[in-house]
Amino acid sequence: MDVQNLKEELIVKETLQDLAIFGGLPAFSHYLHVGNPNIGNRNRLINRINNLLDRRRLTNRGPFVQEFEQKVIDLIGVRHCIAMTNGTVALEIAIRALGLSGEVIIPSMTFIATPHALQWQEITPVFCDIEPETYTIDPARIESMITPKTSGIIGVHLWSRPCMVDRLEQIARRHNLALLYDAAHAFGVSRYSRMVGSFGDAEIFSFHATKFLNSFEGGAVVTNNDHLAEKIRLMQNFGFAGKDNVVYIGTNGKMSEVSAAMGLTSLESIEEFIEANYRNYKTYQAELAGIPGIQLLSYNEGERNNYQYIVVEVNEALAGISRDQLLRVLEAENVLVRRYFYPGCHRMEPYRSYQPHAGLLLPETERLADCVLVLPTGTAIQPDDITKICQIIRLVTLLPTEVKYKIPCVNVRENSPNFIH
Ligand code: T4K
Repeated sequence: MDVQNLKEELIVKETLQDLAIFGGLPAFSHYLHVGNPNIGNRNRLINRINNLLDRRRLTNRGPFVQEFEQKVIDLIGVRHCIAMTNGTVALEIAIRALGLSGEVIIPSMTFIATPHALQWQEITPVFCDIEPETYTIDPARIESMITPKTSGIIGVHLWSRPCMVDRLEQIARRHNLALLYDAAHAFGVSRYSRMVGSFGDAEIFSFHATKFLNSFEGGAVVTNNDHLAEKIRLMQNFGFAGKDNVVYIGTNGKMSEVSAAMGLTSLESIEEFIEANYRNYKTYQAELAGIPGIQLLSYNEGERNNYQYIVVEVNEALAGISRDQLLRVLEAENVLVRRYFYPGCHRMEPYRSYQPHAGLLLPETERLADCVLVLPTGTAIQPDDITKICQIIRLVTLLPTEVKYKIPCVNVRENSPNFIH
């Protein structure tokens, strides 16, 4: 196929009737997902699975988990890694081991697991607004939220953009507060050339299927604090300090061998994942350039990034179309974009009922939650897919106002077809 034909093949939507929401054929015959897993080398994974079956060591810190922990330690440059069953349990155990109680200050612009890990232990999450540069917890607002009950701060490296770690460190020190990071999105990322995972008292990772590095389900706590690491390791194994000796209340937070096998296999492919994500990011950047009201969040290319999230803000006044209308248009084309993290944790239960006025202090969070859209990327998405997606976005923004009005903007399909292929 010559270049001209190739170009024509890519031009799929030119008129209003071409749009699936107005009766045209969907641009894609299969669903394009946000969070479609990156899969490493299948053969190596299968070899590892055979290996663990052969030796009948399936869990309880077997050799694959130990190898995985060591590889994470080497990559991050941190003293301890305790591999966990998932990121939420990693958060819960880290919170408990740090002795957090009373109130903990966190952003509302995060996945619901962050506040739930606190509330689950009857600790109150106090929602703080985000700052406009990184969309992470705003250090300028934290101090006014500290009360005698405050025991810690949890920063979230949202969409793999690190928090303002230096300022958070200063605040935590000044007020003698614990500092934990939810780094669920930020594996393989650096700030000031130092890897995320080595900041604060501890950080947690998620290795869920949808994450940059996945172990099917999985997570980890990483820390430079020897005492804390020891406590966390005991707590994740029911508090056992020996075969017949329990020293803490504990739970079961252990990563299984099969998860570690996937984690190790994924680790071997992270350069390939970064390459695909970076290529996709640059394609989106080029294709979305100049579309009014569509702003792609950028990465600081001077640091290490995983480029795992393609996040756009839809400015309705400039685009002439709302975020929710654009979502409807793209879903009709089988592009299953997501509104992470709409509506903001403070507007979900139980926090909405417990803290009905929290939103008054969260203007930036609410503004962002109402206009944000996360687009598909990862190794399953090709540049041609992105060109098509961006053409659709461009076409929609160019529609006459009276046509835009016809695009439904409410009742976003609750049962979006996430898993149908
Ligand atoms: N902190 C933060 C900041 C987090 O974002 C998360 C998790 C956590 C803590 C907790 O870590 P974990 O306990 O999960 O390790 C998804 C993930 O389940 C969740 O891990 C993630 N954050 C969150 C942002 O996204 P949902 O409810 O949106 O997932 P779901 O099932 O709708 O899947 C998302 C998309 O991914 C779908 O379009 C389909 C696609 N997908 C998903 C899976 C599981 C696939 O293509 N294949 C798959 O196997 O929460």
